[in-house]
Amino acid sequence: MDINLIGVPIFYGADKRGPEYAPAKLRDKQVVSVLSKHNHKIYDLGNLNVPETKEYNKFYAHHNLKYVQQIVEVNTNLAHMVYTSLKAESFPLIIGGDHSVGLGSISGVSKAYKNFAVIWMDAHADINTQDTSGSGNIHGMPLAEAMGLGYHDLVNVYFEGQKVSPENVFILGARDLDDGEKALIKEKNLNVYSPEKIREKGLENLVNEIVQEIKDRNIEAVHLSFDMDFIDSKYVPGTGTPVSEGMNIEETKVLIKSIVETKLVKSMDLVELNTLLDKDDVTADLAIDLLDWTFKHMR
Ligand code: B3U
Ligand code: MN
Ligand code: MN
Repeated sequence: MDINLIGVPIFYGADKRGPEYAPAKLRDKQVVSVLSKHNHKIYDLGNLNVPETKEYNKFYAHHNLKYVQQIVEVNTNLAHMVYTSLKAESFPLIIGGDHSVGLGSISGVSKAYKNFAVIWMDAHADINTQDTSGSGNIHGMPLAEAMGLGYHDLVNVYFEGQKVSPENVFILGARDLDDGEKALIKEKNLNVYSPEKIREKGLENLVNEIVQEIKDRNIEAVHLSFDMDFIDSKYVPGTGTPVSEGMNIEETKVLIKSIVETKLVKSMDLVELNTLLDKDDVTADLAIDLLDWTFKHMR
């Protein structure tokens, strides 16, 4: 497989320094040669430009949205990178940065495929809007914006309107939800599976169930968006908002393997590795291990 590696060194969505160093850290850790082992050709396209801005410009566009313009600019360019990669039959592998990049990735996929699904592995659902967010951090909102909900400039990134329909979104691992997010899950009847629910169903059963739904709907592609905080906080010190009661590393690998083996995954994000919070590089090493595992099973 041809893989386009795209780094997005952004922390504006998290409003906390650290995730912007993840692309460089993973390159230091030889991400390119690790992925190459599995018979893939890796094209390291470098990092997207993240414009500088001053802290006092944070709320320039909206009082409960931080760094909107910068996030829109980066995601527009990212969307086009993802779209052109897919058109050239290259697999876009997006290395964040914080999870605000999920919006750009999904927007790019949305221009390339009419009928696709998103599997969002995360302790959070990232479906806040400017009206429900307590933090104003845009990394807690990308999935809402991609579904067409939220601030206009974010909803209309790359092209106008909704990028993915809610019934094609599957959120795995969510265990830290805001009230507004819970209400939206009810209202839209979103597919959200907590770690507890995943274990109750059985990991492979759950993936089979999702795959069945996906196949019934003639979905052509899956975008896998992996937030490091999906994994239980005791294994991931190097992420901005760790949450306990998550899945362990083995369980995570079982899920990823069965998702990837469907052959439907055509693009992926790996986000929210915070190198400044990491301890002895354990989270960076874990990110490398997970990418190694993912692309070993990707054919
Ligand atoms: N739901 C909270 C917390 C959060 C979301 N995503 C992360 N943290 N990483 C919020 O700020 O929207
Ligand atoms: Mn997230
Ligand atoms: Mn998260």
